[in-house]
Amino acid sequence: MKNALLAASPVSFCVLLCLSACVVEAAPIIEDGLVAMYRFEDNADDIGANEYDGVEFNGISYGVGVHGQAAVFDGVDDRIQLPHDAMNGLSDFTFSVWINMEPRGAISNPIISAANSSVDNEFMVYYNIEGYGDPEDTFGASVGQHDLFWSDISLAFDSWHHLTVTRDTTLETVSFYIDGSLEYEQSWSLSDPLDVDLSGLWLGGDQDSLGGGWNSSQQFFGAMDEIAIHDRVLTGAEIEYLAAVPEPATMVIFGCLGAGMAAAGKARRRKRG
Ligand SMILES: [Ca+2]
Ligand SMILES: [Ca+2]
Ligand SMILES: [Ca+2]
Ligand SMILES: [Ca+2]
Repeated sequence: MKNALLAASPVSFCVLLCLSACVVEAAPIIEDGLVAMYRFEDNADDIGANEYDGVEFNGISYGVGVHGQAAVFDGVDDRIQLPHDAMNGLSDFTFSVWINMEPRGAISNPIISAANSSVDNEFMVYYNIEGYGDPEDTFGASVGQHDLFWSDISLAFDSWHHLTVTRDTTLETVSFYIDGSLEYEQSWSLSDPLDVDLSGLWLGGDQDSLGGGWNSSQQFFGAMDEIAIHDRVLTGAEIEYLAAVPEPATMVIFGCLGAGMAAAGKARRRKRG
């Protein structure tokens, strides 16, 4: 007697193949040193053990992301508040995010803004469009109100890019990665742990005072996905892993469906014949 697998029809065999292929599409995660991770699968929950869930403000929505869904910001007032512990007290750290910017004039796209009662840019990551204070696009970070940035850059709108900022307090550097590659490294000796107050950690808008001081030209316009915060400096290989472009899941699914339908057609023809 044939075993169960061999006895299965070509259709069910292909369904099995399809399911196994689709399961491979899991988004990358690095658990070592993970403080918080936001996948934005229709919510702003932290999928990590700390449960530093975000809270949406002013109409955040969710759309197609790099891996599953992404958080969509309207460029007007949409913001997500994070528990300050997601960054407070960090010395070495890595902040990484996928962004997809909508076309707009010379504006700033603030990604994350961390403040305390005396310093509004205690930590900030932003991508400024050309003409906003600089003739070129600028990918930057503020650490302890000190601005570090890189402007030999131009990212296309309506396309996904992976951005990473690391601070290494031993080497006294802040490093900028785009799409998994180290693009720029700047010396910065401030090694104090980040001091982020209770209401001082936000995605999508720049604070000019603790939990406020919003400005309409400093509101992220577009989508963010798969934000990860680590309490250590990830290696280049780890950042490359996080930034890997996923296989197009739809092609896998439709490829399987196509193969399944062809197999079903063959099976029917055999039965008739
Ligand atoms: Ca996602
Ligand atoms: Ca809004
Ligand atoms: Ca501002
Ligand atoms: Ca500010």
